[in-house]
Amino acid sequence: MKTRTLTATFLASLLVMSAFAQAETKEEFDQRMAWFREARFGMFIHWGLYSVPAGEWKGGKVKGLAEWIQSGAQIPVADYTPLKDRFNPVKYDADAWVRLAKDAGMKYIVITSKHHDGFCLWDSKQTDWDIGSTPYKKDLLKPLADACEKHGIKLCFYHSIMDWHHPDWGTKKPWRGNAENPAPDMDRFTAYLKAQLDELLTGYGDIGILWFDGEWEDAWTHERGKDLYAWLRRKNPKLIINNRVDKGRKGMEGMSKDSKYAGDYGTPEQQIPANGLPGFDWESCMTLNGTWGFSKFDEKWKSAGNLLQNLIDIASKGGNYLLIVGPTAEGEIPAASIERLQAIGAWMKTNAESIHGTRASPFPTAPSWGRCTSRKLADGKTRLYLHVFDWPADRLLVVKGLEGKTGSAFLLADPSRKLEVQPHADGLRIQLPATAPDAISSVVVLDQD
Ligand code: FHN
Repeated sequence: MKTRTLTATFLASLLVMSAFAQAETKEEFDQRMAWFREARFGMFIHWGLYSVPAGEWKGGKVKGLAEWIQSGAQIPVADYTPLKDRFNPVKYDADAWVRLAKDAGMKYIVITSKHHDGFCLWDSKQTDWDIGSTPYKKDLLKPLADACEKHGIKLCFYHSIMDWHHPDWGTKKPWRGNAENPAPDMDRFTAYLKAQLDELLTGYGDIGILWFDGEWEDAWTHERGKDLYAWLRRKNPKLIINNRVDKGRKGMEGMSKDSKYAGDYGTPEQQIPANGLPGFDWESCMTLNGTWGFSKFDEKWKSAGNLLQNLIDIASKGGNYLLIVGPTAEGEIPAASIERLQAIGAWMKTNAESIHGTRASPFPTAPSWGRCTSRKLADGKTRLYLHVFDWPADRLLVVKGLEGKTGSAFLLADPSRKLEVQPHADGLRIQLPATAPDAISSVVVLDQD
């Protein structure tokens, strides 16, 4: 009987899934993804109880990611739970966070509604393992939703499927909340997961993305992933859902093994694909230092130049850059993060046109001097944004792939200054001024004839 029931359920979910998948045309998918493709740049926020120990436990530095401290230090739930009594982010200023993102040129924010430890940043009706049980008590997501609405930034939620606190999460580890539960019930867990997602999708305005993570343990299956994707798409047809809702992700490379797996875009982590991935949407999520949640020990801050060239490299390959901030338990974004985001913002003030709404480079490989992004102009012509990292000493910029071609060019930093363009057998040449407008990346705009 059981087998027959399961088969019937499985077939029913397949029918729903295929009907749902067939319901969306390529044009409708492109329309749904349009804001994501235009955005190119987002802020990732990892914030929760792990921000309290910030990488330290019982006086010692814990190896591994700061937000993984419960695993890294094998902290039993009974010893981890009291952290909620120390989480009181009285310095939290959601409006300041959103303005920091906006000024950096970021168009969306993805915040951890729930990370692997299961703790919820909003006062969920489904559990007391949430902000309502802390000295702070107040919902942390609502002020962010209000600020995002005010500043025109898309609000998105990172939501971990894996849950180290919930007794019904089916993959058991001795230090986890489910260790005592002899018969974890994943149907009951999935109902809990959906009930919380319903709260997130109905309580905070127009949510752009559900950014799933923690899908890799055996407790979560391909069937559950497909079912959750179809359920979400029915609930909110405009919602974008990453590929970590299902089991198809090829590890940290982030792309899906094949189209049978659910998810709207690939999620490379701490890496940038070597080349563009034509026909696929993807987003590289990366840290500013070495960890996602705040760590008092991690001072391996990447330079603003490195971060900016990552953004340009990713955009030149047709992807999005999701860059982390890990606020402290008091609710402050580290100064080192703010400095770097402000430096990126200063560059974006002049050059955002070469990132937002652009498409990948039309060339098969990156030029030796930098990167290229592109956009279609109203007249159908292609505008190229030549991001020059290494300003040529001879002031001659050679654009391979445009042999014999010509066009008009100017510096994005000074559009009034037309640059001389010469056709040439070994590549279109542009005569540059002696000094680069920007030390990290100077943008030359080329409109081909
Ligand atoms: O385990 C998580 C990790 O804590 C962090 O959230 C990253 C960011 O995407 N994802 C997982 C590691 O792949």
